[in-house]
Amino acid sequence: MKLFYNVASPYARRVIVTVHEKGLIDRVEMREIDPWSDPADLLAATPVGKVPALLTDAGALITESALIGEYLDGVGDGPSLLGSDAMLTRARAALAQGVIDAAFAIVIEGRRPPERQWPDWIDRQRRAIDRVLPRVKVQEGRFDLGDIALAACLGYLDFRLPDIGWRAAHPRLADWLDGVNRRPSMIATAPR
Ligand SMILES: N[C@@H](CCC(=O)N[C@@H](CS)C(=O)NCC(=O)O)C(=O)O
Repeated sequence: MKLFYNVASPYARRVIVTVHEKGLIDRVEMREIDPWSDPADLLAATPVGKVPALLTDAGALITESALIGEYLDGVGDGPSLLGSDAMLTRARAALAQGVIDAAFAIVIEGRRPPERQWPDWIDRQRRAIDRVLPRVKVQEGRFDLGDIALAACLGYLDFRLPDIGWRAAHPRLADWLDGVNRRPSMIATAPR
């Protein structure tokens, strides 16, 4: 398998944490790229031009972090990371992905020249983050695909938007993240 990724991408982190958790690190060729510079091999592999993107051993292309995570869960070692209620796990992951999408949109908006930024858009994304985080539930003693998405999400807030103060507003979530941040899979994938 070949995985196109970027170390700062929260979407890619969801996938790479799963690679580690499923004991697949020796089976995945890791190709670090900057998707914004349109590298030729990324565009040859995926017409979408985004990371993460996975090429399976059979040559199939899988895009979208959630789908790639489920694929890796299926081919890797150990019990399924979808748990006993797969739809509930997917729903938890989707909620976390909603926050990732909003945070990512804020970051991208902030990279525009100041006169082309749209403060209402940034505020809208911020309101979504503020609505979702109180609804997020953490679970102790397990680390499934929903938890992995949440860990990537909160790690991204720490990395790119520490000023929004999510830790002070949600101390239980902060404690949970500090706990899972000690997992080897999280340490190996810390954004930089
Ligand atoms: N929904 C996608 C989002 C992937 C995504 O937006 N990746 C960003 C990097 S964080 C990217 O490659 N952006 C390049 C672009 O938009 O051209 C997923 O979950 O995998």
